[in-house]
Amino acid sequence: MAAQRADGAPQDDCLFCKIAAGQIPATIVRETETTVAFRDINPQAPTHVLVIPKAHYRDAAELATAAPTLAADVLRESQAVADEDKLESYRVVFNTGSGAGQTVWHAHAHVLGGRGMQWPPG
Ligand code: DGP
Repeated sequence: MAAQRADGAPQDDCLFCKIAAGQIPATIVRETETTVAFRDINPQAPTHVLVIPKAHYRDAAELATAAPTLAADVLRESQAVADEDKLESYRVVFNTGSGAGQTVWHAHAHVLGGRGMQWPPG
């Protein structure tokens, strides 16, 4: 059977779909028609904001394939978060797959800044 094409429909068991719908509280810093940006519950830097599409895609790869315009919205909003926090340097991370540290299966960009950073990341 062919794999079902991701259509962005909200998932009942998805934490970030619930945050996007306002069913679970979060410290929201920006919202557009298609995206929400909110502070990470376990911040790894002075600025640590998650930017999500309101529609559900399981990771950045699926988002980019199924909804490239929406993927661009997420990137644009990541820049807007950095601008709001007046970050000259910042990092945008999409953990994709459990081996890379992804724990929430709804595409999200981590926007991190406000401290010095090392390369390569751990
Ligand atoms: P990742 O490991 O890349 O899937 O990132 C998931 C992030 O989501 C992680 O940094 C912690 C954050 N997170 C998990 N649960 C919640 C929550 O209920 N509220 C908020 N604001 N962030 C959460």
